[in-house]
Amino acid sequence: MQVEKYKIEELNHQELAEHKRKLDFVSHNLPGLDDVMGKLQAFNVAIPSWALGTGGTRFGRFSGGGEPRSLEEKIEDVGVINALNKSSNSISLHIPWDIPDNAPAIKTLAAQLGLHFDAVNSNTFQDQPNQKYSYKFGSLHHVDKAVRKQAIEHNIEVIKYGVQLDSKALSVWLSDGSNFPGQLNFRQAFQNTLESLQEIYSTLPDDWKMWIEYKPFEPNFYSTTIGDWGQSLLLANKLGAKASTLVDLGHHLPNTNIEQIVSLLLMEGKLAGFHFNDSKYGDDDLTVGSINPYQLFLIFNELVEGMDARGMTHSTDIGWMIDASHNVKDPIEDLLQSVQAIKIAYAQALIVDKAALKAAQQNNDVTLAQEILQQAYRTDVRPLVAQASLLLGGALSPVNAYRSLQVRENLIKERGLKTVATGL
Ligand code: RM4
Ligand code: MN
Ligand code: MN
Repeated sequence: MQVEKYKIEELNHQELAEHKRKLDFVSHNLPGLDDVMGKLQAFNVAIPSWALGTGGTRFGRFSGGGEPRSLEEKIEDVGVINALNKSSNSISLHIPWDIPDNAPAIKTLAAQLGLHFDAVNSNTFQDQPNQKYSYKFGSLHHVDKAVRKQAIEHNIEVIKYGVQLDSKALSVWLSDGSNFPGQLNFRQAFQNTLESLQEIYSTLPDDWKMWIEYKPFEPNFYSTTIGDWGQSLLLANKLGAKASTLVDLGHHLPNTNIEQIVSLLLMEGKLAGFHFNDSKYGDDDLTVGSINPYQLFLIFNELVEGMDARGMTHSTDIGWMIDASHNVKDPIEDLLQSVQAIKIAYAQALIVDKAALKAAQQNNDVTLAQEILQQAYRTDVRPLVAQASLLLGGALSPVNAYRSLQVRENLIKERGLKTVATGL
């Protein structure tokens, strides 16, 4: 299904007067307004192919209706999201959940919807039918060289699929770890992982990157071989300039200061990008901004400051991606909410009075520093985000538009009520 432009315009028209009032209010005397608007319009967040169906837990899965049954339908869904918010112009594929059998046709379909392909993700955390060796005890870190080789070859194959689609990065997340003390020799596991990654790295095309994701626990509950940003950064530094550290917000123990991690990775030129989500406890994969929007703002504050310090282009110099998988929400609504939350946090970070903050820091004026940050955080920037969408032909309120246009009802008519998308 495709969302027609004139229908979005009709809906926008109904909301326009109210929108203008709010926009005037927030824009009044806002320094650098044009710059903020330009940056908001340039900003896009990639949609993961595995988030378009209802996710499950290990206890069960409650599929929603009209879920995409194929890669083509997933791309169509991203097309719907992008038509509504004009900020989701790429899709990130997980192989082998979404193998592009006919890459040219897939590319054409995506291009027709104004989409391209973001990082490709390998999967050595599940055994596939007909696979020779099991990943029960890990993949790239495995004690058995034959298992490692199989996992290396899978990653190289994923790069090949990505090349056909013009992706530019391989994202590696390993579930490798151990469940019980004594199960693993940590040094050997790390060393094996490094050597495996080196083999994969050596096959990367010149203009490609390798993004190394870390996670402290789950599915292993005692140790994870790439468990935190230190271990990921160590690997990235040993591998070389094309390798860097990917930050998935849910992959931190509660209360971790993620904004500080982000700041230092940026300083080192080793921040690959993000998997955005939110969580209360761990890798809960909740809608971005649903639990701790202030933390999201603080992360964006570091991103804007740190990227500006290095002369980086916000929209393209690191990878922006959502990684979430839900049990109860309509996945498209969840993704629309997530992208909005990201853009709101970005807009708030853009309007921080950076010179004043710097001076406050210099003077150890702790109270003023907090006032400056919260002045930006408590500004209702939603009209700025809506205006950016409007200027690009998107909806003023993407979730409202999605509901008014009865997109899910139409997808159910097209695809049926009982559909199960590939993924978790
Ligand atoms: C992991 C990690 C990876 C994602 C898988 C599905 O927890 O976040 O990025 O590919 O889940
Ligand atoms: Mn992730
Ligand atoms: Mn995760």
